[in-house]
Amino acid sequence: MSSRTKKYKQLNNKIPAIMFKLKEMMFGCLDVIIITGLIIAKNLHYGKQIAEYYNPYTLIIPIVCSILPLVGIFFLLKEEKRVRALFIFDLAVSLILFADTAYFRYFKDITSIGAVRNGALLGGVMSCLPSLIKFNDIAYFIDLIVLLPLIKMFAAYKKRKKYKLGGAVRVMLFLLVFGTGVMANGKCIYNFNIEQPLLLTTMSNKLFLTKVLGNFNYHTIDIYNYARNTIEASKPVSAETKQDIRTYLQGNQPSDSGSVLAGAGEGKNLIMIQVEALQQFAINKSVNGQEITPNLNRWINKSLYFDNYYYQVSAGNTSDAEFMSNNSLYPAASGSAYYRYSGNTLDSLPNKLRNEGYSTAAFHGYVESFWNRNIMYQTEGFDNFYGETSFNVDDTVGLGLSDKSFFEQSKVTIQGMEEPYFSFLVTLSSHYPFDGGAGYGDFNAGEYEGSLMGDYLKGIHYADQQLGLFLDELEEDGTLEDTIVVVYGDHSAIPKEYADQLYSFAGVENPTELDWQMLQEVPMFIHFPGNANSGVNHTYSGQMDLYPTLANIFNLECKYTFGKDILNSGSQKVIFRNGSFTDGNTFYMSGSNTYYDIATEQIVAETDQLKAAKEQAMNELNLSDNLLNHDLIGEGLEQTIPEE
Ligand code: GP9
Ligand code: MN
Repeated sequence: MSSRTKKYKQLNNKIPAIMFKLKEMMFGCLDVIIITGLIIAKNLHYGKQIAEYYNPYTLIIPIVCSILPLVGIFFLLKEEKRVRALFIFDLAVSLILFADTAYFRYFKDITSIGAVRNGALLGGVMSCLPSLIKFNDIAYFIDLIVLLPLIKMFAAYKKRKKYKLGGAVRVMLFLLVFGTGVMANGKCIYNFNIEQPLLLTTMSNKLFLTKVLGNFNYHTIDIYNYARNTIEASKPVSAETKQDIRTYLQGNQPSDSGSVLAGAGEGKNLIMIQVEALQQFAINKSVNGQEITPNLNRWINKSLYFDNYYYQVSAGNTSDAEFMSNNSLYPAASGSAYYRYSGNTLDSLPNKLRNEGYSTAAFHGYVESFWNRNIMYQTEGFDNFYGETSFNVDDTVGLGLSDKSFFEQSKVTIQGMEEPYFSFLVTLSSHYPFDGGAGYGDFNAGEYEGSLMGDYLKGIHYADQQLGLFLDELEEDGTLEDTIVVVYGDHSAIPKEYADQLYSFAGVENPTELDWQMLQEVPMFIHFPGNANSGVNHTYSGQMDLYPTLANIFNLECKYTFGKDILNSGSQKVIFRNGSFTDGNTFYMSGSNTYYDIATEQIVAETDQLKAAKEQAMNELNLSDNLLNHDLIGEGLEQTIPEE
């Protein structure tokens, strides 16, 4: 027999053994393959349930990538344990997807740990659960019923045939599947983070995150953020820190004597309007012979106008502006306060007014869950939130419902509210990138036509027009006779990469970082019945100061505020989240650790006094963070604030 034939015969003899090994491996993995396939299918089914304006099949890659690392881990378990664990995993995924589906049908949002902790939200879903269940939800559970007997039969078959994955094979499969999954999923998340840099920590748009990364990744990120924030909050807060907070808050209480406009608004209605991307540089300016904001200019003239008012937002952007204006607490050091602190107890303006017998409502014509508003507005004390689904979206400009329709519809609701009321309106149409097109009307931005600045001017001109109509109507029908109106901008309009356009509009040559900072003002004005108290207040101030200022006007006691009453404190301090601050004379820019004299615009050396102010700014930010991270308002810190 030739050696060739010998080798061939030997190989031939090995074939049954190889075939057995292959079969053993295939049958050994079958439980994992089948249940993984079912879980992927269920996740896709869920994707279809929330599929508004997107194709759920784009989710296949992130779903597979996010599940693979866990599937890999299952290979480490021996046969029987693995099958049991897989079954439990399938059941858990099914329950989560089903709960998420019901929650979405009710809130148009994804469940989060914050939402689960907020019993009121779950109560809403539970109370009408039967109406939220649809027949096709059976897809989440049908396999589980069929699977049990099949698994048993299959296990008996494998035992009979002696198909079993050996230890070495299981470890190899674990390394392969787990490693591939971690790498592939990491790439999906990395790419997402490049495109939407802040979304993973701010969680501003949970729905979008789920639509791009899948349900599994969303929950993992939610759990990660929650755990990180909890760990931060669990670092014990010392008795000294608590005392420091108490001492600070007590020192920051307004003095009773000689208050300007104290109680001037007591018992009156309050309409507060936060205008998207409204900035000071557009006020009282014209282009091409046309005023950019003719209505705001007119209303400013008959109001108490603050022309040195800064936005102080951080990663939470619009929601930070809302948070500060209603709470006078600093935005979160990372992520968004509206996500991180939605489970806290807050001594917010709406809560305070509600305690005084006001009816309270928030209005915003966009997706309710955006910036976690549907949760945070309840925490802040709004009786009702009129979000996108409460409006008839009959006219759209830019991101969604037009300011025109928003104001028209909100007006009807506001006028049906029981008095006194607090209505908080957040506009939308003048949102970046200001591509409202024809919807914005025919404002001619002259030399700025075709640039981002030109588009902004069109957008803000449109917002001004709609706001003007709204205020004029409220004036004509007598609403303003017993209503105080507050209007302010939320944050920057022009991103830093387009700074040149802003400098050229503002006529700034050889810009410095101080010029940039000084251009970050937003207008704020308070209109009183009968145009009373009109005038211009030049105090350096910001969004942190609105609540204490209104608390004085409405005669409310607020004990947990870090801002100042602009009208009475005599202070010009404004602290920004990055540690920059001004005292009205000097501006400290934390990015370059530089002090500027505001009057001369020259750099000045650090003095002991400035150094102390810099440290105090950091200290105040820390105290506010501690108060929020440890939910000290909920703990009743004020009970222990010593009497003056
Ligand atoms: C949408 C709107 C936008 O609800 O408030 O938020 P922003 O992107 O400006 O932070
Ligand atoms: Mn905004």
